[in-house]
Amino acid sequence: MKLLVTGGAGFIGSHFVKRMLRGGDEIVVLDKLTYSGNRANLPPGVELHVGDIAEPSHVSRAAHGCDAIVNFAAETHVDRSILAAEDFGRTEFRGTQVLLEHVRATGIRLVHVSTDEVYGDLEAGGAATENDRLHPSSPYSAAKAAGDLLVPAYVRTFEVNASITRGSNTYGANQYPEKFIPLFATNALDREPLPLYGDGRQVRDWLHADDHCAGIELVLRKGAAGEVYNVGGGDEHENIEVAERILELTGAPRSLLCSVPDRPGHDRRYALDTTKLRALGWAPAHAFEDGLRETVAWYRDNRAWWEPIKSGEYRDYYERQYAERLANATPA
Ligand code: NAD
Ligand code: TDX
Repeated sequence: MKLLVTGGAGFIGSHFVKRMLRGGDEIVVLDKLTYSGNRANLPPGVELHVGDIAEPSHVSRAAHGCDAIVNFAAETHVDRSILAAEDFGRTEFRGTQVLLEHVRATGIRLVHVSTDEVYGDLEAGGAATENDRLHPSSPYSAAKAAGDLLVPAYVRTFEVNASITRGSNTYGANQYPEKFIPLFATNALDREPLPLYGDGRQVRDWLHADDHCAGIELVLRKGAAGEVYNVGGGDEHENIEVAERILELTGAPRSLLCSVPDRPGHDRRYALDTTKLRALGWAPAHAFEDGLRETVAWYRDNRAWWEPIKSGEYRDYYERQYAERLANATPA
């Protein structure tokens, strides 16, 4: 197959590009190279079009001759969506619509990569199924849900060949260090404070990037048009437990762990029912304990990847997001 991977220079998209190249597929990447897009995430020689999924001409140029599109392109950080949400609406909604218009015109397949956050938070014990109603809590997840809603509408109205995946919290190498695991790992390696939001008892369902990409590939090859497939690791942990494990793995002192004022609208728990994807033959291969150890080791051994990131635009964001919170920190 010749595939267009949008957002392929980001964290999960670049894992997907490497996976599909290993499998012998031909890859073209369309990526706007926002703050989280990074050429260094891509293997040398990959055809990269720097452009915007919300611009029809950028999409049609990059997608020329492709058999399918896998859409990873998005603004992806909840905290940034709370600081400023405009770009989220444009990329998540308008961008998804432009991709759908392209597949409508050309008849090629689309897999749209979405998130468990569109279901909102869940009580202890429950797990979201693909038929659950969408109940997003943040500007990020609401924008993702808006993009998701376009997909079945285009399938029903125009009979496009499109499916959706909804993944749980993903971790691994090359994740931008604003997200919880790479932020805490790199701060612990630098002996900087680890800012736990609120009581740190929020639960996330952790999924290794390789397992997430395996699920997306399966949906690309075997998923049905108009269907949604959950991709969840089934490895639920409280944030405080993950933070303590990162301290152990980095040999950093517990005194670095602090409680800071909570994220507004913070979802308490996510969990996914993955019966539907498992019926297609998928199962996660990475246990969280092993994957976390390997991921922390990757950040320890790859300072050359994240140190330049942390000295640039990141510092302004970090200041806006954490300066006041850290001034009000208490021991966790
Ligand atoms: P990321 O921020 O690392 O990557 C996003 C990529 O999209 C970047 O390379 C960025 O430059 C690019 N991009 C942003 N706007 C664009 C635009 N308008 N046009 C073209 N490119 C654009 O994020 P990620 O964690 O790799 O997430 C990838 C996808 O997976 C997203 O759709 C996200 O919602 C979804 N997802 C992420 C997780 C997670 O835990 N990280 C979990 C479930 C689903
Ligand atoms: O400094 C922090 N302190 C903290 O306690 C950060 C950055 C996070 N957290 C908490 C908030 C969450 O409960 O850690 C948990 C994980 O936070 P994030 O990494 O921001 O992820 P989350 O909000 O759960 O969303 C993620 O999973 C679904 C991704 O960022 C999304 O792109 C994806 O759709």
